Amino acid sequence: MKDQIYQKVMGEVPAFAFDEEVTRVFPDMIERSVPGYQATLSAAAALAQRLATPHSKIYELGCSRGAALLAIDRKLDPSLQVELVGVDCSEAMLKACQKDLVDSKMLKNHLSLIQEDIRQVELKDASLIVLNFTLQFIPIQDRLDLLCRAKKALRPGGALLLSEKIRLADERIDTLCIDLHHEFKKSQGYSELEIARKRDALVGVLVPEPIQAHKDRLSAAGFSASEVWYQAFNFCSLVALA
Ligand code: GEK
Repeated sequence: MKDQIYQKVMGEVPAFAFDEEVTRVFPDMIERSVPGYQATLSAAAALAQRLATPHSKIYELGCSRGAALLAIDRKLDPSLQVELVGVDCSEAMLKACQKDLVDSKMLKNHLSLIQEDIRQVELKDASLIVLNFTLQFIPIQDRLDLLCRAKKALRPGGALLLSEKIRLADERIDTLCIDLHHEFKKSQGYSELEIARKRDALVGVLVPEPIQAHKDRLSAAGFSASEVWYQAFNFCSLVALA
């Protein structure tokens, strides 16, 4: 379904929420809003193929409708008996994920879906943890604790894939990249008004940070190394090693 949510908002724009309306249009919304989204899904799948160890778990924290889980499932060798675990606090998202993935019997591997806040959910015995554009919605003061728990949950040799909207360190380049991102959205069919309304809706809900803040936090959480492997304007993706 096409995302037309911000075509019809009148008056003050309400804060963005992962409710039923957003869930319905979510695949179209993220595809047309996040440059490089498909590249992050492919990277999640490639990392899973490379790092999965027998009987380990692969988590997607903030799994939405399960696009990353599906990409991983397609590449993963079922004989490894890895458990895919999708966690999301949005009831609407998790129901849609269940419908899209489980009921349609598309999966080769075992999948568990958990409706819980990722700040509380138990994490253990993981070969890969994916945070694909989700940490940005967690209050800044809670981000380190989540990454510490992710690090503790990873088996030796495991990794975290962290994709985020970012704030660029140089203010002028930040402004430039925000403009270029808006051009990207226009090229995807969003009007200037829709772009402006979505931006207003995300203020205080999606809080971007500079890449260095992410790298420092990953290091503070105990990850032995982290590098940006992808960047498009003010969106980037890092891989961090346990
Ligand atoms: C993808 N990874 O398609 N606990 C659990 N879930 C949360 C929390 C929280 N505290 N906060 C937000 N979420 C997906 C896309 S979308 C990114 C991820 C975006 C969930 C929220 O319900 C939503 O489903 C997801 O994180 C973020 O690769 O919309 O830009």
